[in-house]
Amino acid sequence: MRLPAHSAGPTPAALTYDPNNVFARILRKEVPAQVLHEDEHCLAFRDAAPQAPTHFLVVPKRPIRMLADAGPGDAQALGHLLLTAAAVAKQQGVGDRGFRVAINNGAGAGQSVFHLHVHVLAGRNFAWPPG
Ligand code: TR5
Repeated sequence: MRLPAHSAGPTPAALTYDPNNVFARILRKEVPAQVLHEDEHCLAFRDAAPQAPTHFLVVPKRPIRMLADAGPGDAQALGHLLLTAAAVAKQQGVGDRGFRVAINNGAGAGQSVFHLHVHVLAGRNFAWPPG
């Protein structure tokens, strides 16, 4: 099932979702990934450059560039991402020990792949505030 897009009006060119970003290509199985979970709304797979002993990403199947582009119509999809992040953390055996969930929104916050994704990191201590 494909959830309906939330956007009603035209999208500024600078904010156009690139359907050939690497996560879109992973979702289409054009690029391999170490998949931990897949359902009709999202895919969870290991980060290729892990920053902790456990580091995986949860990405929605909807084409959303970044969190700030999401709208009210994405509420169910966003909630599902977080529930899936916790469920996969539990499946990976890190649910009880504590894990860090992070979303980088925009290049200034460190986002490098412009398809919304939730980072889940575990297996080491995490500083606060994050760097
Ligand atoms: O910097 P942001 O928040 O956008 O996070 C992007 C994350 O995607 C980084 O942690 C990268 O290590 C990760 N990444 C990048 C690629 C990639 C990946 N994880 C799994 N598989 C990947 N492939 C196949 N290609 C990438 N370019």
